Amino acid sequence: MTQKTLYSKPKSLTDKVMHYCPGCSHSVVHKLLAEIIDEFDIQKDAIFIAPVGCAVLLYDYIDCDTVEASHGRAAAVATGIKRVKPNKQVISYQGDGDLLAIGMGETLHAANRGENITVVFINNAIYGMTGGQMAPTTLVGQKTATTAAGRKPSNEGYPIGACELINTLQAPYFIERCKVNDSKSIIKTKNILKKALKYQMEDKGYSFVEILSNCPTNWGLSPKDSNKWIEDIMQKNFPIGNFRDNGKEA
Ligand SMILES: Cc1ncc(C[n+]2csc(CCOP(=O)(O)OP(=O)(O)O)c2C)c(N)n1
Ligand code: SF4
Ligand SMILES: [Mg+2]
Repeated sequence: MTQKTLYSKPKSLTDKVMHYCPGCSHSVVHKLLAEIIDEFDIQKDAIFIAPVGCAVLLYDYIDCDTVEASHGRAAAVATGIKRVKPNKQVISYQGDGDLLAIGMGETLHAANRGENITVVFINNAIYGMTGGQMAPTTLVGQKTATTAAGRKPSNEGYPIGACELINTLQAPYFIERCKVNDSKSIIKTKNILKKALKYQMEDKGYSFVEILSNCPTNWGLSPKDSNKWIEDIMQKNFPIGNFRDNGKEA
């Protein structure tokens, strides 16, 4: 009798061993995206925009056309590609340093124009790739390489809520914050990402999916404790849920 495997690798995920630290959310989200690409059968029609950040090598892991954007410019690059190739599904994948710090302008203006793209925002409350500096989403009191005594609003300002900010704009079609710190949440996040991509395929316009993610290495926590930190601390500051779904039936 052959043994049934519980999990089969998505066709769109390459065999390359990921360089991510053990337990890092980036690998989970990559896998979800690859599954969705397979399920929609759009491997040849999806174009990813890879960020500068820990996910800079995204194109090594997801076997789809990918363009590497310079730091923060992914939403502008995605805009150009989608406008030239409107029949392709354009997915911009970005971290919090990329999307909310250096790329804040590009992020807000693409959202404000209602570009028909899907933005996947990995909020891990830190600059992972460069060694754990403060990000716009670093929590008040959170210690980082650049806030050794913890983030102080009087010096560094308050954490920025990306969904809340984008929700002030008129054009976006879909905005949701979710998390990937346990299996139930991972399944939920997959459905949210799938919905966002489906809206792009239906030409509905701009979708933004923020995913509360971990960075065990720079948080100085084990993968297990980092997932608990998302549950106990991070989501209190960044409440998960849908902010806007213009496709929702009344
Ligand atoms: C123009 C420019 N400025 C700064 C950097 C250095 N840099 C590379 S990645 C990064 C931040 C990455 O953090 P984030 O976007 O949150 O991604 P993460 O690694 O946490 O997934 C910075 C500041 C750069 N590569 N280019
Ligand atoms: S540094 Fe952080 S975000 Fe980067 S791969 Fe490691 S755990 Fe993930
Ligand atoms: Mg980050």
